[in-house]
Amino acid sequence: MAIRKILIEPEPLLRKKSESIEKVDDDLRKLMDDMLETMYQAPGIGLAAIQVGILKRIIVIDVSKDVNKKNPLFLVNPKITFRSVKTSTYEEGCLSLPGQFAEIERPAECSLNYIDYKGKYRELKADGLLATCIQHEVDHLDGILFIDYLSKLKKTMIIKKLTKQKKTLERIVV
Ligand code: GNR
Ligand code: NI
Repeated sequence: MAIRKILIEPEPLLRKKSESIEKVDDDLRKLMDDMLETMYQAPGIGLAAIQVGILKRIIVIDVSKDVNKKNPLFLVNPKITFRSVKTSTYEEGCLSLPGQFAEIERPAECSLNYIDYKGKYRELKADGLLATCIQHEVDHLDGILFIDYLSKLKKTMIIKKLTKQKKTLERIVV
C-alpha cells in the first residue's frame, strides 16, 4: 500500500467527469487499498479517485467514529437511485479544499447501487453522515465540489484563498 498525493483546488482535473470501471481486478483493488490508506492518513471520512488524480468512478468511505473499529466501504461505479425530499445540513470539509468548511444542505437519505471490492453488485440505503458523505463523493466523480453550492461571492473568496495558499506551498516545496 502507498499514500498518494491529494490534489488541491484550483486544479482543472477536479472538474472532470470520471469514467466507469469495466472490471474490478487486482490492479484496481491495489488502487482502492492506496486510496483507503491515503484517506485514513489525511485523515478524512471519504475519498474519490479523482482526488488522487485518477479519473475513475471509485470511492472509499469510512464514517465510523472509533479509529479502532474500521469500517471501510468501497464503491465502484456508484449510482444514486433515490434522494429523499427531506434534507439535512452538515458542516462539510474536503481534502481538496484544505481549511475550508461550510454548512451544506443535501437530501437526508439516499439509495444507491454499486460494485464492491470483490466485484459484486450491491445496493445500499444510507442516512445521516454516511448519506451526506456518499453524495459529496459522487459529486467528485462528476467534477462537483461543495463550494459549488455556495454563493458566488463565498466561492470566489475560497478559491482566492486556496490559490494563494497553493502558491505559497509551491514556493516552499519546490
Ligand atoms: O473528510 C471529509 N469530511 C467530510 C465531512 C462532511 C461532509 C463530507 C466530508 S468528505 C471529506 C473528505 C473528502 O474530501 N472527500 O471527498
Ligand atoms: Ni471532498
